[in-house]
Amino acid sequence: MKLIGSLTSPYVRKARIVAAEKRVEYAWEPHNVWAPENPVPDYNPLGKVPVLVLDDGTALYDSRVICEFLDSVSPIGKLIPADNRERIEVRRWEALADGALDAGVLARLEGQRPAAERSASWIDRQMGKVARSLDAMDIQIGTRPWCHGAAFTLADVAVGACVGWFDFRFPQLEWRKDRPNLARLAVKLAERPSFAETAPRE
Ligand SMILES: N[C@@H](CCC(=O)N[C@@H](CS)C(=O)NCC(=O)O)C(=O)O
Repeated sequence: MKLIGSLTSPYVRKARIVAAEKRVEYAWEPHNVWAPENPVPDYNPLGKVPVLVLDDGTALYDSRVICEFLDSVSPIGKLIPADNRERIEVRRWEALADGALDAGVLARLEGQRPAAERSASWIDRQMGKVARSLDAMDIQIGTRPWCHGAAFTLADVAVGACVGWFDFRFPQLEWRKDRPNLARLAVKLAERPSFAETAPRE
């Protein structure tokens, strides 16, 4: 199978971290989704990465579907619990982290528009979602070792990819300030080879 993505995308990073944790091998096919002639829409009508193309040609998207697929193809280190309530709690964490990213990406794209067309109130609205989401993560982690339960799960993958992207694209946010629990988790996650190998870069 092959993974289509970019080294800057936090959603792609989620998939790469899960593949590394699960020891699942894949061919890497980098593409710039913003380039006019990129082939990503041929695989995903939404024109977004990541896309995982299986050996039979089936194209899977988005990152949530890909992560669930990768978690199920190998019994090594399950990242999504089997128990319904536990699984839903992990997926809720993923929704929170991905949602914070969605808001951050919208704010970043708006900030790249020409000054005359840019909406400061739109950026503020999105960055409000980011701040509230990061606050919620910090409170919910509390003194726990991981986001959910006693083990590393997809919740930690999603949260780690999320805050890693804010470090990469919004260093001025200084999100660690007043969020010591989230900061502590980020240190621990950065030490894992799966995170170190996939750190975002241009
Ligand atoms: N919900 C999607 C989001 C994917 C996404 O927005 N990817 C960005 C790269 S960071 C993209 O491909 N954007 C291109 C576009 O929006 O046209 C996922 O989890 O995979």
